[in-house]
Amino acid sequence: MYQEQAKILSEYFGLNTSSEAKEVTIKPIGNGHINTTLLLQGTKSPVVVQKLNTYVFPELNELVNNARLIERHLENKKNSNNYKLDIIKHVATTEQKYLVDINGDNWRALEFIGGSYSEDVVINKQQAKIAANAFGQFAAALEDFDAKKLFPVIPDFHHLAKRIEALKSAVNLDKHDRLSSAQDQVDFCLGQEGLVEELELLKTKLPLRACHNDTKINNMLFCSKKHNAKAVIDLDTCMSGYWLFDFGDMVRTFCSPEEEDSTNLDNVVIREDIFEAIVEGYVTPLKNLITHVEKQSFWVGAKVMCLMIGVRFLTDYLDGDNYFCIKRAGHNLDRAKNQFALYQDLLKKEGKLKALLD
Ligand code: ADP
Ligand code: GN1
Ligand code: MG
Repeated sequence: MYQEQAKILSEYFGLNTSSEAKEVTIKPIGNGHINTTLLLQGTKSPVVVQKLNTYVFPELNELVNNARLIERHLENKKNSNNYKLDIIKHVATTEQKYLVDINGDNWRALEFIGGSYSEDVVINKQQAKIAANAFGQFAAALEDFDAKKLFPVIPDFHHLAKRIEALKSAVNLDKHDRLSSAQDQVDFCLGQEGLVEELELLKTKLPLRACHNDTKINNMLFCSKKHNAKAVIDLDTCMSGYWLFDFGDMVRTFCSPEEEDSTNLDNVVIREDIFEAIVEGYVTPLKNLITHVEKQSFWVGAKVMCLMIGVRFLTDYLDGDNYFCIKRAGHNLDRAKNQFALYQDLLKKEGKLKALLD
């Protein structure tokens, strides 16, 4: 699969020296839900190539521009010893372009970070602390980056009220006759609308930051040898926002011992030791930057992200699975059920977890 595109891409990105045989291999890597991510190898260094999802990201030039602004900012930090992690850089074509059109599909290339791996489920609290610390270092490095420079590639990305409105529209349309199979989940979501007001009130007290906005565990690379943090990746949704969302998305994706689409719901719980490790790991690099209200807001961030991603999975299920890549029928509904189970366990443990934030 993609052998034809591999040849064309290797030409564009100059992956073979002209004197050598033009052998190229291409294979899928990772488990992202949005883009098609492949490793392309020729005779020169391998690169990651991605077929970008234009349903999700209609403004590709802006997407690449955002990520490259951040690359450059991090590089300056790294040169002055203020950022230690590797930086995922876009690779230019031989004609200095960053996007390539092959039969209407849009591709880009990123430097491959070798000797690394990503995780879909956090193994233990040490690993959680390492990953949270890396996201904290990333946030700290962006502290003096002007968030207004980032184009809103997905407007209102973490706007809970609008996400619930989108769910209501999908329910009203019920285009694919799926509502009856998801009525319990819809009712559950609509019973949680109180969280919208809590979030909106909090937002008025918080500084706007340049955020990653997708701090899930597989958007971070670990070193294969030392198992320390290697790089924060997937900068596609870097936009202005609030740190509570980045904290919340870590809680959502680090704390459960089950994968995000697991149907073993009895096991979908918040591991308290992992929650504690996230707080420690994330807050340490931010300790001189974070405000008191910001740290207190993290509890709401955890609730909002678990609920909101569940709402998004459920909406996509009712809409006909246009947004998230699925591997089976009902995949998005399974994901939504999983996220709501996690959200409910989070609420159950409120007392203990909030104490960990104090
Ligand atoms: P998506 O937007 O679809 O989530 P990502 O950019 O997160 O795509 O990439 C998906 C996966 O591919 C990552 O979780 C990681 O495992 C792998 N990956 C992406 N970029 C790199 C890279 N530069 N080096 C090594 N692995 C990468
Ligand atoms: C998507 O791209 P990926 O797989 O890292 C999504 C996130 C969701 C996540 C749920 C651009 O992240 O917002 O939280 O799936 N990214 C986009 O797993 O919508
Ligand atoms: Mg990703």
